[in-house]
Amino acid sequence: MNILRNPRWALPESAVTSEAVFWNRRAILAAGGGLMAAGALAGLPGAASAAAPGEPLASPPATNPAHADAGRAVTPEPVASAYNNFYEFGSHKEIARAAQALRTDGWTVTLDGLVEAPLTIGADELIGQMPLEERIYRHRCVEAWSMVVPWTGFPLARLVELAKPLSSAKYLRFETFLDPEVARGQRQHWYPWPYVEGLTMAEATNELAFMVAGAYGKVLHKQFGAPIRLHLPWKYGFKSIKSVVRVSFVAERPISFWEELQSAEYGFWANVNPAVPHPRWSQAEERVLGTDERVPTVRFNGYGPEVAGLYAGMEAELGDRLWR
Ligand SMILES: Nc1nc2c(c(=O)[nH]1)N[C@H]1C(S)=C(S)[C@@H](COP(=O)(O)O)O[C@H]1N2
Ligand SMILES: [Mo]
Repeated sequence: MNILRNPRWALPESAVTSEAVFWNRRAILAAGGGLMAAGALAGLPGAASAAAPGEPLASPPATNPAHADAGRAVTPEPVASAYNNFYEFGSHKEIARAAQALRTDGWTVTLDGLVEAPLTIGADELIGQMPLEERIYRHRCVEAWSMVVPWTGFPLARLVELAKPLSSAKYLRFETFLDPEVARGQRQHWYPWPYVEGLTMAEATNELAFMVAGAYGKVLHKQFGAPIRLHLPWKYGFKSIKSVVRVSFVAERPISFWEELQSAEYGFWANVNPAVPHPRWSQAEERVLGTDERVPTVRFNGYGPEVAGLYAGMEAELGDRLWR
């Protein structure tokens, strides 16, 4: 039987400081809030190694007041967590069950490329050393549906600081795990696995760019991209890469998964814009998940005040490419 546990960063201070008590598994189970306490074993020899995606955070961080109101109701968790894009587990929306095969214990993230020194760090350790906060963000998929999710995480800018990029680094290239044994979608050889995404340094250090380790006050659910994914609320959802294993700092613009497949439809920039249709459908409106509503789509998904400056003057050069 697996001992459920949360990663160390998800624990209340009381659990973290009394590790010795929890060596005894019966003490863990007797502890009522046992599955939190069991997490105190993290990093100790012989500890159960499975983290517990989808389990409540024992001490959820405060909501950042600047991102506490998305101007629209939060999408109910059962809706958002049962309607996912995660092609590694299938090219349809009902992948939540298949995604439970993902193994997040022992997960590491590598920061490499044009950096002072490459670094590979455990996901729990990385998340544990970051300033965690909750942000309620709108999400707009390129397929014209949207949702609102309370994410727990930290600014991507903090990860960039940790990586210490050289001045020659112009872009970040993100990569998802590759494991066709676990992710059956990766046996579909016509897709250019692993999933890759990219950002400019300026985009990555914008205040809105967020690394996500939790959702709805819980350790990040596997189907949401456990143990760590990106969320970029002003861009189409495909830019928000899940289950990240590597962030490389590079001089050349990376070619993303969808760009490689269909560059005419899915480009590098992919900023939300209702006025620029997808080649096969309109982007003027979006279907609000969990409701019968269709609402008008807003430029930069409504985050223009924060991000429009990143693209000042670029529309003349890039035209529609800025928006797809
Ligand atoms: N690795 C990976 N990341 C991914 C995807 C994917 O298929 N694989 N789909 C993207 C798309 S199209 C969207 S809309 C969001 C969906 O996130 P959600 O399932 O948490 O709603 O994840 C993005 N990140
Ligand atoms: Mo999407």
